[in-house]
Amino acid sequence: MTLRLSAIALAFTALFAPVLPSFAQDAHASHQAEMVVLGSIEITGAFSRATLPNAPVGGGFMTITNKGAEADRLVSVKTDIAKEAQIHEMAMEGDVMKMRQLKDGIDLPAGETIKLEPGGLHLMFMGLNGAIKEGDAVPVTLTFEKAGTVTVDLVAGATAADAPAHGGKSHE
Ligand SMILES: [Cu+2]
Repeated sequence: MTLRLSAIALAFTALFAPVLPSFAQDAHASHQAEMVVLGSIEITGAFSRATLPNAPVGGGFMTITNKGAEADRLVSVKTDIAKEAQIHEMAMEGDVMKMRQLKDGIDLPAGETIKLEPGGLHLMFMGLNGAIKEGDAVPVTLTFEKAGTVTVDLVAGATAADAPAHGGKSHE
């Protein structure tokens, strides 16, 4: 199932990539390396992944550093591209890697860097309004307990069938 989806995903990417307006990719490219600073919180490397045209969910990834002397917490996420955005983690249940929602968010200890990445902690966009296309900038609003609220553009990379949304494994 995973392999078949992977082939379809690649086919769609190949089909649709050439018709993407090039200005859109250029316009968003500069966001990719951008660092977002909000009080003591630094966010780098934010990205999403292209999805299949009818995919129900998408994922979001980034690196969050708490440069402050006090712990903070990512408490909630929001995006207009989906009905709901959630904070998820991957965890072993017996032999099976499963994901689950972190209702209390993600703890950000003082001075530490937390990575949201495929196969680990991630943001999940549930009930996508439309497909995420490669090169899209997905605006996601993050709310931190102490630092406050900031909107970050997640630039969509290529589709990957083993994205954390839908499988349990990652090739990264
Ligand atoms: Cu998830």
